[in-house]
Amino acid sequence: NEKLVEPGSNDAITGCEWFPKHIKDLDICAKRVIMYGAGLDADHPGFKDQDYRRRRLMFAEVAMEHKHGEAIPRIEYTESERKTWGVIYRKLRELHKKYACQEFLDNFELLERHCGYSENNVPQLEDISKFLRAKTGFRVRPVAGYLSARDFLAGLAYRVFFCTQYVRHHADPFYTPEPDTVHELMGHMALFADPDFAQFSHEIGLASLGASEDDLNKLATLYFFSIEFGLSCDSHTDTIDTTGKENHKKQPYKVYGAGLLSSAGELQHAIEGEPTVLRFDPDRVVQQECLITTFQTAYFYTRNFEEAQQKLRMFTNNMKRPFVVRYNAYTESVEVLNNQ
Ligand code: TIH
Ligand code: FE2
Repeated sequence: NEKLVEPGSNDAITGCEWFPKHIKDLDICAKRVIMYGAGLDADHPGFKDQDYRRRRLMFAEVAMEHKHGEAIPRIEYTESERKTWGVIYRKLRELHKKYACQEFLDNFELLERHCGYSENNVPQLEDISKFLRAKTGFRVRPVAGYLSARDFLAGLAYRVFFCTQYVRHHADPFYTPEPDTVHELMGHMALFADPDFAQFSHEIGLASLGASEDDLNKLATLYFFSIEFGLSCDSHTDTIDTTGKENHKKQPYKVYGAGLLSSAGELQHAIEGEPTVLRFDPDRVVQQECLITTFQTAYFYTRNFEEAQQKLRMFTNNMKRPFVVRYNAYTESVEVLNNQ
């Protein structure tokens, strides 16, 4: 009795677009993958590599069969995949030590200690999921590829992060336009062990449930320029605040965005290149275009996660929904309070 809900379906309770009411409903979201496996883009490095494509289909199958509450299957990575992982691991760990924010570095060490992170081993989602749950209540589940922003953000409302499990093609280890397990594990996982960061992510997710198309696009953009590409600058706030200028590229920013922390190429570009760096002000951020196949031309910084959270809250408080959502952590469900 597989439930299928077409994207764009109306929600019986709210009249807005359907959204998951219980963590189990994420099984529906997880299936609505936009492209994966056989649907690789023609300019993807794996496109002409038949072995790679076959391997990707296997990962897609694992993800499509997974259901909430089940253990995530352990993958036996091939020698070539482990080699790619190792090359990236060594390079990124060097860069992380110079450029990543402290919360990331501290939690990354815990991943090395408790979740099998090392240059010789690709960690398993199941181990990380258990670790994160004990830390912040976050967990991960496998996904075959890109989801719509609406489905992806809905996961965050339940403190669930959709993770790919395949490894990027070996031809291009330091940048991929497509999220892969290196991006998820090297970029995202550490910060989901941080309570403030977890709360920030959870709140973007809650704001997205049943949001209008327009608001959803704004939330996806805020997600993109914080969780994926955000910078921080905790110790330099005062000098930055009083300059009154928009561009502060001389400040020694730290990085917390996963898209930077998983890509040696873009990480160096963001810090050592001369991109535009602006303050994380939601009204400004939502005007920025998200670039998916190239480096970003602009990044946004925030003092810390608490500040990002306050700004996000002020912004989402002004979004209009004909109902209020409340997350019930005991039942892992969302309560909808109609206020019409
Ligand atoms: N560009 C990142 C990398 O090479 O690790 C992966 C992605 C980040 C955001 C979307 S895809
Ligand atoms: Fe990501």
